[in-house]
Amino acid sequence: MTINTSTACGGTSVGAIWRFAAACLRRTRRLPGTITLAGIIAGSSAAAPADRPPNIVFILADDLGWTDVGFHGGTAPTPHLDRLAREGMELTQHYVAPVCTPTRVGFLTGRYWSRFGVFTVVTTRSLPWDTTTLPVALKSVGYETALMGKWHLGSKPEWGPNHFGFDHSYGSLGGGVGPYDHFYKKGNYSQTWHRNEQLITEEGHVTDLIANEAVEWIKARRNAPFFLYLPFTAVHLPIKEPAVWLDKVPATITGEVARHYAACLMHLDDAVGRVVAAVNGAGQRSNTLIVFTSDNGGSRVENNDTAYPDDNYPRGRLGGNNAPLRGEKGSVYEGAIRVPAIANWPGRLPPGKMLHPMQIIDWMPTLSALAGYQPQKNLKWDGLNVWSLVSGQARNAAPRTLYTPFVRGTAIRDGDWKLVVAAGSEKAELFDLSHDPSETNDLASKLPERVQALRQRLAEVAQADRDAVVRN
Ligand SMILES: [Ca+2]
Repeated sequence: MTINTSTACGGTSVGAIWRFAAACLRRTRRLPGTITLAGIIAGSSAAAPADRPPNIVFILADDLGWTDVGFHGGTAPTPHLDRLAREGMELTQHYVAPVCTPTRVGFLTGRYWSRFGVFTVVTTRSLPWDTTTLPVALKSVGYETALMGKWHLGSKPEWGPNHFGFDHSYGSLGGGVGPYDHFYKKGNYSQTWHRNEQLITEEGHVTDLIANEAVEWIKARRNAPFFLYLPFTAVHLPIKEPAVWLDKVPATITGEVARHYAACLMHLDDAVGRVVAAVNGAGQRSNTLIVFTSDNGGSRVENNDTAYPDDNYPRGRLGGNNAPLRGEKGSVYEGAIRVPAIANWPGRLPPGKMLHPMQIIDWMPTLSALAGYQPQKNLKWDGLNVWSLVSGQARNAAPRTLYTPFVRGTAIRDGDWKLVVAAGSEKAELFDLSHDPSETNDLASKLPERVQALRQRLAEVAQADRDAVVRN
């Protein structure tokens, strides 16, 4: 596995260069040593302004591990994802949060989830009402916006996506749902399936329902650019797949849960293919950026989780595969936070691999710039516009810092060095990801000065935590 480290603040137009330069320099002052003006200008020629900004389709899998996908050697065939990767830019160091809600907060705000006091999964409202979310930003420059799938930023209908910039919303207000009953965990928020915040009852498999709604919405679009956010619930538990998909699973995959897991992933892959076909059918493919990634690494917990209403789910541990990365969903090791990721835009993104690290918080500034959105106030983005790197126009950039706050521990990566600090403990582990991407060799006792420097860096970045906490 190749590990490179760098960062950049690319602009999308000449006119935008200096605005972004100024923004980047402001961040530079706050986080010294991460960005240079030369790096900003070097990346500024990327993505000439388009007459019409691109459509954006952002597809988020749920709990999909690094090696689950075919293009990383996964055993279940994922031809549609493989094609997107082969013909697009694979983002080889794409980092997210360890669990569902924090990643979604980071994606929609461009800020570390900890700024909102979010350190793990929550069912209450995650964002202040006046948050400038990505769909709010895109709507302000003429986009039509929709979310089909899992919201997980507040489980009451009145906390739903329509209150945070989405014209249309559909799916689960809470977390992952039973694929047929569409219930979230037992309790106050079990009934969660909705359309535009009206709770509804429907029949069908969750993956098909989300894809159906997305395809119909794409077909109905006319002249305005659109932003479609598709957070599927696959391959999150509880998993149960129909015979039509189980029958397609290779015979080499054995064991009941393993076969359901593979079928769930193949089903998801097919849904992605249907969405891509709908964009093609609408004549919009050459003007549409499609991003695919996962909200956290793969999981190996019990599929038949009794927290969910019973629906005779197959019993046994899930088959999330993060190898050769360490750990799984719910930690701050690489297997939890480094996930498969693709950006695909025919004619605009060359096929290739982007080797530089980036984080889910980068999409807000990156997509805002692509769409021509300029904030009217300081949105306190922690993320960077990385379009010049994603598009392959910038090859080099300065090392950057990636912060992973989480309830069970915290990680900070600075360049290729990563510090892992367990919650409630003075113990810290130090890894050199350039030589040890699997985090097998703890160097903390050998390099105490570096540990101390990273602790200091962590304290600096964490200073802005909880500056925008919801008071429900
Ligand atoms: Ca997840």
